Amino acid sequence: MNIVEGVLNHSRLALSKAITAVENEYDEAVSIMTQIYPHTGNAYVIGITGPPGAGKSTLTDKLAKEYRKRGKTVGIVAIDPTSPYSGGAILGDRIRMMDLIADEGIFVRSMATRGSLGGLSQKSGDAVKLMDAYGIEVIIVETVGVGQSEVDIVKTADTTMVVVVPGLGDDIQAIKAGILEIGDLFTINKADREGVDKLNIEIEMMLELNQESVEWRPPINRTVASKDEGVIDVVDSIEEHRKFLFQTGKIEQIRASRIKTEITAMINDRLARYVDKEIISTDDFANTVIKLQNREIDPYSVVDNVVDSVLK
Ligand SMILES: Nc1nc2c(ncn2[C@@H]2O[C@H](COP(=O)(O)OP(=O)(O)OP(=O)(O)O)[C@@H](O)[C@H]2O)c(=O)[nH]1
Ligand SMILES: [Mg+2]
Repeated sequence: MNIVEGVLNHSRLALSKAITAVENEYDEAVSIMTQIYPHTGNAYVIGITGPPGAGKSTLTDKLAKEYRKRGKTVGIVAIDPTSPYSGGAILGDRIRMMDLIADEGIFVRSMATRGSLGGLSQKSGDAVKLMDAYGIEVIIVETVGVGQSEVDIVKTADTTMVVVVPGLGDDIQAIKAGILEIGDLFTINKADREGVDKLNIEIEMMLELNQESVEWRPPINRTVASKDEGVIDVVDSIEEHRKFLFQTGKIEQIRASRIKTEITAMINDRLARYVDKEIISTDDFANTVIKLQNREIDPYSVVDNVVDSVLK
């Protein structure tokens, strides 16, 4: 049985191998994804982001277990931030994996950023598709909201949840601009700490200012993920958002725009690689750079020439 047949026939080993192939850009990755694609589009994708250490992994665990109780199979794609922010994240993920691994209905996969964030959103998107084709019903993508690429990853989800915690000082301001706007729902985790009401008010005020969508008002839930408190309400809110998306037909818009974003990124990536290999890295171009340095030619003419030659 080859890898594709394996994935489609619910072999965990095949799924694992397929994700590894994608992650490491093995030669067979493109062929795997091409054959897998027609079998995707059935999973519901939940994106979870928030500041480092907010409890995203702990919460993801608990959400996964709650979905299992509700009879759903669950996949987790955790983007391991190898950034200086990460702290003990990787160890945490390992421990979690051991805890969840006994359940055949859960598939957990960590993906390391290894500094190459550019390709990461495509790789995590492919991992999601592989889990989807394998037959997993609910897929949670967890990533720390520290950079644009990480934010882009969760933005492609059907439902995006932003996890915040009280006590970060000037709470809302401390959370990276850009991640608050993408929340379909908010979870105040570590609600066992002080400052929960204040943070709740701040989020509400921000939502007031941001009132473009009157149809869906993002709910704000409170959890103590480490004690499994409030998790049922979060899953209920996610399910409500899902119903809203399907009833209004917005799910089709979201998924169409996801496809557009993905394909744009893939085209850009392919073009960038081509331009780098065939033009920028050539000896000929080194001469062009010298001419540019000597002001013998101008950058606009160079760009015109390069683009013309690529398009010909
Ligand atoms: N007091 C308290 N601690 C919590 C809660 N939820 C998680 N923690 C703890 O917070 C720490 C960080 O939790 P993680 O789940 O690893 O947080 P994360 O957001 O995934 O962290 P990164 O992936 O590194 O950004 C751990 O020590 C958890 O046990 C909570 O509700 N209350
Ligand atoms: Mg984490």
